[in-house]
Amino acid sequence: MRTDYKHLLVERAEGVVTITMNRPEVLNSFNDIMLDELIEVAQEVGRDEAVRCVVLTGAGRAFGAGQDLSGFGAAHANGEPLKVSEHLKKYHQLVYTLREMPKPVIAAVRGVAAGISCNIALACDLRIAADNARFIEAFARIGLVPDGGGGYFLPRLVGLGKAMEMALLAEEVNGKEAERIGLVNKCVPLEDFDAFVATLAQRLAQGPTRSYGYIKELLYKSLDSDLQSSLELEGALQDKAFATADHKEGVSAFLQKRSAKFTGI
Ligand code: LHQ
Repeated sequence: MRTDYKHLLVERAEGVVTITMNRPEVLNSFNDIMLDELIEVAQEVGRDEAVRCVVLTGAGRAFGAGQDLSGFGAAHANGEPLKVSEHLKKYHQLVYTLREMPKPVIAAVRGVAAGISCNIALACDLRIAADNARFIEAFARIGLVPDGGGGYFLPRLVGLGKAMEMALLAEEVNGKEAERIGLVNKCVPLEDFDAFVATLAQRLAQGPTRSYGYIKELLYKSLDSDLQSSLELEGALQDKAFATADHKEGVSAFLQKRSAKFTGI
């Protein structure tokens, strides 16, 4: 895996890949290069079976501040035709990649997560917030709609009423409140944040990776399917899970009253 990215730091340790968005001087807002690099590395870690958990985070005091807006003022002033929906297709590629990779992805949010950066965090499987986290669906502040999957993820995570409030008022939601409303899984004190995320990532990396991939597929597909389809999918996925070495190991470990040693196969 290449590590010479311009705007990402990529570290690999014991089955965990940590991807750090690294433009701290602009709060890790997305430019084209960082977006392309993130898509590339996400696709790569998704394919790499030795990678069993992925952490996405931001350098410095932010997770991310959304699209880099610095070029937008000039573009609007010059009347340059910006085909935003074309540009968004790249973000959509990233969203699909995060959701579909058959291993857990943790968004580790320290500081602000605004605009499309906030919604990329929502596309991840788990979200851990530091107690200085600030989630902002900033779009209405600049006359836009939530993008990057925000219109899909937000009501599914926090319910329609709260999602509408966050999108219309575009106010900050802090880490504790984010935990209370279900926007994040856990809010932890900043001083404990790195250790907490590392422990969680290691735990997931030592888990039954195939089963985690099937769990993602089952739960995500359930959001858009009826009971019958979900039960059919459950059967098909359980057939696959049942055939894994990790399932056999899990049962053996239970019967022998010892901890399971999962290999991810
Ligand atoms: C930034 C940015 C930024 C450039 C902070 N860009 N420099 C839209 C259109 C098309 C396609 C794709 O998708 C999208 C979706 C979007 O994401 S739209 C939403 C874009 N994001 C925003 O509207 C948020 C803009 N930023 C802010 O409102 C604030 O910076 C927040 C609330 C995030 C943080 O506030 P503070 O903690 O007070 O930090 P700051 O404002 O002082 O920012 C620090 C620096 O970062 C500052 O630069 P400077 O040179 O003054 O130190 C900012 O200009 C820069 N920065 N966000 N998105």
